[in-house]
Amino acid sequence: MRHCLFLGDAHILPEDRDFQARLSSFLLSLDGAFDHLFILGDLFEFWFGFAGYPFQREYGRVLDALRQVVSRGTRLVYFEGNHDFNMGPIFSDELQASVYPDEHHFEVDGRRWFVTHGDLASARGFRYGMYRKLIRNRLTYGLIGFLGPRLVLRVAGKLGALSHQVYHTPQAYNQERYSAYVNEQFSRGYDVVIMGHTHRAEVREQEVRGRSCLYVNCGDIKKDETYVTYHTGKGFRMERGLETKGKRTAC
Ligand SMILES: [Mn+2]
Repeated sequence: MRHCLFLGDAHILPEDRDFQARLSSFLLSLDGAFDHLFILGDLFEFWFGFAGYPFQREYGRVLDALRQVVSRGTRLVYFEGNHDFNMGPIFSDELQASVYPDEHHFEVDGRRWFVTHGDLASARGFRYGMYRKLIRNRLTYGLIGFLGPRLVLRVAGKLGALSHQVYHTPQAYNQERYSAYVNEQFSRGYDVVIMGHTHRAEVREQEVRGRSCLYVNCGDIKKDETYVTYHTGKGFRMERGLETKGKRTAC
């Protein structure tokens, strides 16, 4: 894990043809420069890993780009968001991605990374906590799988709208709750907290009891075109712009 790229929160809709093309060209232009591509959740406005359903019609352009990226030797690491979950066989088998539904820890260059989508911070609130438990459990997954893609995709827009209603609230985006959540990971001994979900890109150093800790958020790759890179020896860097590699500008 010497060269990593972190992106997320595009909330891609099937009709986002231009953005899908733009993101695909960007991903292809990376041309194996990164050994790991981290997707930090909510890449899609709705994803559920139905068995045997390829999502080619909805998200084909992006999936084909991911296939290319993986075939060039980049490893895909997917953190599920609150709009894309139970990633299923396309990600686990075909793309050989490491998929994490909640959080995961890595030790990289002697520092401990805590990585997650970020909605777990709001899951401590009662309303979102209940919603998350209701949606993300085996019984619901079984029911969604049973109903099948045709029916579920038709109501997915409504589910998405419900999720927006539940978590796009002042309480859910309560800054204090996020800061407390991030600080808690630092006090548990993690040096770097990496997440998305808030749609606010940031790379911020902060001192925690004499230790230098880092908060990293990749922001929204569709609206703001932000993402974050990590290179051994250089550290984390926030970047902006989906121009193909070589013409990118740092912000
Ligand atoms: Mn989210």
